[in-house]
Amino acid sequence: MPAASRRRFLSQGVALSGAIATGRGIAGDAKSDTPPGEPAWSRSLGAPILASPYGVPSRYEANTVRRQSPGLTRTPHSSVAFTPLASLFGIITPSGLHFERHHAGVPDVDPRAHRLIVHGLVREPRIYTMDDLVRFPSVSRIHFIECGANSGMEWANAAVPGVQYSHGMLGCSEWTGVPLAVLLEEAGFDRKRARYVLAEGADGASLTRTIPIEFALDDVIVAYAQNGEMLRPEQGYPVRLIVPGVQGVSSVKWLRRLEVGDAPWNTREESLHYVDLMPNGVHRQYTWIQEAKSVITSPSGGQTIAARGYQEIRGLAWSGRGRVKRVDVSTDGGRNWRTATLQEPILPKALARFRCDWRWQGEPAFLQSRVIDETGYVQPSIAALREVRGKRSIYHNNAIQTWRVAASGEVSNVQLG
Ligand SMILES: Nc1nc2c(c(=O)[nH]1)N[C@H]1C(S)=C(S)[C@@H](COP(=O)(O)O)O[C@H]1N2
Ligand SMILES: [Mo]
Repeated sequence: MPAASRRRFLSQGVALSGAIATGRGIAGDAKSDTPPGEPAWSRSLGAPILASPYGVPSRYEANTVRRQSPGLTRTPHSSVAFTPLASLFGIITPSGLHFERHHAGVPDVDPRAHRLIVHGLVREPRIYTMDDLVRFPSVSRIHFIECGANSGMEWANAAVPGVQYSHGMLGCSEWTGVPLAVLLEEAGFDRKRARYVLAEGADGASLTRTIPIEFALDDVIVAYAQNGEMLRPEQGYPVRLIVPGVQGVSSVKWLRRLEVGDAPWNTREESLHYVDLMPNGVHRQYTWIQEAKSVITSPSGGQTIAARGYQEIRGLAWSGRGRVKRVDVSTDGGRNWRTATLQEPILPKALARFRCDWRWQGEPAFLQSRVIDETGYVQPSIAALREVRGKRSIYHNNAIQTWRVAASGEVSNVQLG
């Protein structure tokens, strides 16, 4: 849209929100034309420094929290708490809001007592302390983690009210640690025979996952820090694996063991769980990559559009195969598409933020976003995905999400066709 008409387009919205501010202003004085009076916080001293030595959000943001989906799991130890995607901005998930998924709760690991063993097809098995790991050459990179079961409740029908539950097993952080390749070199892994690495956690679940050696030598990080500080306990303190682009379960937390081998281990978490039941009744095993996916986070299910006029459409897009190339947005259920604006930087295997101008005039609408990644892969509709995958899967649902906007402004989760 040309600059001049874009200004006109926006000015209407600005005038409108101005009107709202006067009507519900802090002075609550709609009769007067004078600016609102000075509130109490402008006439007194505020809290002293160190009122909270580790900063916490404003008390007015108390609704922006992780939540569990009622009735989803039987215990709070083998469970999941979802990221509040609708309340977040940009591409970094604040550490305290990063979704959590544990098989046996959050262990209280003492970093002084924790050890990481590297063994198997290596010349010299090693045992590392945290001090050893932090001393090694390090990298910091921004990557998403998405649980393979994200959107898993939506295979048969639109099941959950909003984006926190439909897409909230998703987070994106700056991770710092040692490249796994450095540790494998250090132990002298057998280049001829090494084909896989097994990663094992120190939690009560002893969670284990097989990782192909190509991934291990490429961009996998043995990470001890997240968003500038040591990992949070929920995210695997003091050390976890980050396997970029691969389903979350492979990013083993509280990492205690790495074994180099020549065949997949076929452990419980890769034969009983994290398999995809296909329409022909056969289970697909070892689905590594999280295919390209996107979702509109605002307006999204459970929200109500307060007023007609300008309403920016915002969302997130990502691909386990690399960078996001383009995101298209539709407001009529996929009949017409417009190209969204992508916020720089666009990083490989990281969340990307997209935006699109929209003016809502009170008409019922069906909002959708569709991502295309740098490999040319196009995010499928739920109907197209079901053609291939059927309705009985739990994992790897990357279908286009539809939000219905009613004439009242209420937004809800629906599936079309
Ligand atoms: N040791 C261990 N690692 C684990 C898990 C676990 O229960 N134990 N859960 C896995 C699953 S299923 C996911 S989706 C991610 C979630 O990472 P997060 O809790 O940091 O969001 O961790 C993975 N790593
Ligand atoms: Mo997961």
